[in-house]
Amino acid sequence: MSEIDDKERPLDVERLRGDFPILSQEVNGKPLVYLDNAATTQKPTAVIDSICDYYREYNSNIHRGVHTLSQKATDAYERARVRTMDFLGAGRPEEIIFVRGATEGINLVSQAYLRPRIEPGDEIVISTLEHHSNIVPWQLLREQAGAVLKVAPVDDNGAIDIQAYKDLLGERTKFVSLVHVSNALGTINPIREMVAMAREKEIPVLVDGAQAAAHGRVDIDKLGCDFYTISGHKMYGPTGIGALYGKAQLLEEMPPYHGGGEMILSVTFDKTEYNRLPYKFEAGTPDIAGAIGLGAALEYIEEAGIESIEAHEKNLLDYATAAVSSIDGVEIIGRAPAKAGILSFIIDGVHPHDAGTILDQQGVAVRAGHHCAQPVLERLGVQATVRASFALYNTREEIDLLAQGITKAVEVFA
Ligand code: 7TS
Repeated sequence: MSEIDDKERPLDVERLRGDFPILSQEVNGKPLVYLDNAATTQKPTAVIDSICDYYREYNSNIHRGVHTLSQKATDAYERARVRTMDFLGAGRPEEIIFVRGATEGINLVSQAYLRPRIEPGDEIVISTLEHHSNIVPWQLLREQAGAVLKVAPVDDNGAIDIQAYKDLLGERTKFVSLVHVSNALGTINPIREMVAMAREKEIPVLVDGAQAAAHGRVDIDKLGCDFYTISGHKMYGPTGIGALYGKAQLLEEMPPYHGGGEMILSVTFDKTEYNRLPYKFEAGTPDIAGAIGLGAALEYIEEAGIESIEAHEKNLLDYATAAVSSIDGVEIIGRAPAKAGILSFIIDGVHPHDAGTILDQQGVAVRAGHHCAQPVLERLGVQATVRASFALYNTREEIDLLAQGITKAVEVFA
């Protein structure tokens, strides 16, 4: 299959692969083919070095010390915030809150923004495509405050039913929380349109960008959402760090999420005065190294070129879709017209976990299971899939190896 024209690849993938030391290893005696990028991406040397440099050269706590190292660490941490702001197209650094990841971003909004505002019977709109981390926090709110969860449906291809979504936005809708790109199917939601529909009715919107921000340009200013959340580890950055963008006015109105050091201006036993944004939401010593690593990752993506990455991954998706669907007994799950570089599939007579194990024996790393998105798989009539997900360093040759591995799985279970 490698003879398909590959000349228009805009990224210098071979050079970029050299930036990821982990990729040049063998797994089970075969060259590693890493196709589990929706779970977490690999980290380039620039990111690893930025973390090592911090610990080796200027490890210090931030915002507290008058000493030189502390100031250096504070500057690096705050530079990462500005870089995140620029990367997401946000307007003000104080609108970027460092969190542990998309999960924490969503929980922060559900508890600090919505919980104080929600009355029994008020509605929260999500979609069938959501990852569990954009379902369970709202279910907690249902238990805590009597909120009602409304779910926008998808069609048989896994594309959102936009009219049904629009019809759900009503008098009692207090909040909308939507995934930008589905981690289980790769569906790209028409998010600008969906945000606009809610904003027209003055309903605040959170967008879960965990699977979007490293794969295409996010422009929060144009998107017009109230909150947007990302995970650093899905963007070539470290685990344990992510960011929540929130409109300053809303963040100002919100009570703190966690109490502790750093989020206060003054404390007496009678009264505590909270710190200004964004520190009000960053209680305790944050993941300083993580934030610095995230900043380095975003710089890396910008240097590679997010539009080039998007084009490359689209090219890989098209190639993989053709290659995988041509194998007898394989069915692609999720065929929305707009998709990011995620390919979910099932193999007739082969359990996804068995397929994943056989692929692993061939050195091919994929994820098998429900991908923490059980409702959408159930909607499409499956319990689990095999999922291959692409990143900037993947190649068509790797997809050929994926296809060979699948053929092998089919043969083993024939
Ligand atoms: N939202 C989406 C769309 C996701 O794909 C994930 C993680 C999250 C939220 C949660 O991100 P976290 O960094 O806070 O865990 N998705 C996956 C996945 O598809 N495989 O492993 C994790």
